[in-house]
Amino acid sequence: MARQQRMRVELPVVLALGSNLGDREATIREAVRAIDALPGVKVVKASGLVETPALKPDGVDVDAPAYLNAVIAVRSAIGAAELLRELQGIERALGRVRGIRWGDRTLDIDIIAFAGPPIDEPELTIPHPRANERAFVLAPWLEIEPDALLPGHGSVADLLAATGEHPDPYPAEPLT
Ligand code: A4P
Ligand code: MG
Repeated sequence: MARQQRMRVELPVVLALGSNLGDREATIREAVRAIDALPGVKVVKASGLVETPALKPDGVDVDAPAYLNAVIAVRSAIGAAELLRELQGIERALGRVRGIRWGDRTLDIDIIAFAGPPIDEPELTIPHPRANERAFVLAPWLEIEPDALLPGHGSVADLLAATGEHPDPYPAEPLT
């Protein structure tokens, strides 16, 4: 009996990772591995790390531990809502405790962009509503996708220039 072939559509997705507690680099490295190990998900490219002061709802907090951030391009055969659940599982597995909004954390994984129409639900907003103004997302994204566009906002290069910020590269071995 012929085995039925299943079509697998893999959509491009951009994810941002951030950490400002514990061994930040090791946590982000482990998260990239865990994302690549998710069924139906593969990491295509990973940026270098950048280090920036913590952004809190009231502005930059230089007294809080600084963040390492990175952006990865992935291909996903699973939908956005299911991917978010899987990413939250990885956050938990790597020590994330949810408390104060924008509070210090071992790991945050945000879905920045997902191929297809925008999503605007309480649990999931895509594109990510604050990515357009965050140099710590835009700079690593530009590094791996120089022609990237943030739907509804324009080119990542222009958005980064508009922030006037230049996040510090953080020396580390490549994430992939
Ligand atoms: N959610 C909605 N849309 C998305 C999306 N596109 N990706 C919901 C991921 N999650 C999304 O997130 C709260 C809820 O957002 C989730 O339950 C999910 O259903 P959270 O991770 O529990 O909490 P949070 O991260 O504190 O809140 P929020 O508002 O997502 O914060 P951000 O925008 O992620 O900002 N400073 C520096 N230097 N570097 C950073 O990476 N990150 C933050 C967090 C603040 N300051 C920072 C950094
Ligand atoms: Mg988040």
